[in-house]
Amino acid sequence: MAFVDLKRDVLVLKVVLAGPPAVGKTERLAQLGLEGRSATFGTTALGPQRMAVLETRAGGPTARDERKVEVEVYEWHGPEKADVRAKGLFVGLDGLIYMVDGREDRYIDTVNHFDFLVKSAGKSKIQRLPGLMVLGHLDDGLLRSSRFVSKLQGPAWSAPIELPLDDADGFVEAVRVYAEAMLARAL
Ligand SMILES: Nc1nc2c(ncn2[C@@H]2O[C@H](COP(=O)(O)OP(=O)(O)O)[C@@H](O)[C@H]2O)c(=O)[nH]1
Ligand SMILES: [Mg+2]
Repeated sequence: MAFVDLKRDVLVLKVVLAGPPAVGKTERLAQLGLEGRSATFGTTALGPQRMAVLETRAGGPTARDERKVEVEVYEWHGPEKADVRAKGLFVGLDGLIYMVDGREDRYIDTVNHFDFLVKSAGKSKIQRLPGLMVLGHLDDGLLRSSRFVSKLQGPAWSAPIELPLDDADGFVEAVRVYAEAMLARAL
């Protein structure tokens, strides 16, 4: 649920970034963090957890209605790592960025990881989220996101993003556009 930070007059959106191991989640998160800001938290027992905050603006009917928006993105590892945040991570969630792996030998992994996510977060929660699908390993994989769109059922997917890993600007822009889609639902 988007919430308003009254003190700073900022609308905050909470997003989980998920996907199978080594699909490029941390790389993409770092790109958001470079454009905005990032933080590492967590305990020594669990290892570092990462998040990034991307600032953007939401358009209103006139320039005066524009408001500041912050997209908080949290990486979720799934069964890879124990996670103290557990279900807390999914409370008040506004969106899901799911990375699919373009490598054929990771196809099953990509699908199973998504199923685990749906189970962990709760099917009804995932179903009401706008989702952004991002293709990882475009350079060394042959699968394209079209392969996954009908397979990964739950969220209402925006047009999938297929960009080379080094196109950070393109990815940041895609997340900004996605923020508009989340706001359209949240407000
Ligand atoms: N060739 C290639 N390597 C990638 C791509 N995305 C990530 N990697 C590499 O895969 C490894 C794991 O990436 P990381 O972002 O940590 O994956 P995560 O486990 O999903 O967080 C790193 O060495 C990345 O540089 C990609 O699109 N193409
Ligand atoms: Mg990672």
